[in-house]
Amino acid sequence: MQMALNTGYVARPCKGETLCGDAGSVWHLPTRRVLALADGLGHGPQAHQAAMMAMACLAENLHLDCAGMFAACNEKLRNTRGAVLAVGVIDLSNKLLTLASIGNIRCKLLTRTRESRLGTGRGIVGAGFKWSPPDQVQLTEGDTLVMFSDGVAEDVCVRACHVSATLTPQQLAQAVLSQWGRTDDDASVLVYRHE
Ligand SMILES: [Mn+2]
Repeated sequence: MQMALNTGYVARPCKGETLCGDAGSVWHLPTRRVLALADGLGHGPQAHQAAMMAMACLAENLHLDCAGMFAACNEKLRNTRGAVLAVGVIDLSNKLLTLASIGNIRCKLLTRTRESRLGTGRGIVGAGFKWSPPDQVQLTEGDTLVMFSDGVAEDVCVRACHVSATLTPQQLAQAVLSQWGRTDDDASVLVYRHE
């Protein structure tokens, strides 16, 4: 994937697999940025198929709000294994981040003073979920959103990693994966830094 300077993405398949069941994307639209990370259930080709289908479905529905995007993906993934999915939409006119997540993709927003978790909806995209309103946060310059699949340890010290050096988003994604990624599941990290 071609990444802009303020974004970073790394993914690696579970040990023994060649296809990764996690998939991430960033879309640069004139008025918004859209970031998404999906983890197809389990691993291997069928997990890969579900995650890729979620990205393809989002690509066709980038004009929708988060609720619309998740509804479209839920429909599209009905005949797949299903996936967990997180989507962040940044409105460039008002610098508002809207983040929705179904299942265990973790999303952490690092600001100068704190780290907060965003998007904690439950369910499986493709098999149904209970929708609740997405989180909304006003971004300021330098704020960093880190999204990662459960192939990365949940207690990841992203913040320590982030402040320890002036890492680029791509370097931060790589550092998180290499330090806290597990080899017994697909693992992926998507980073966005607001500029
Ligand atoms: Mn996983």
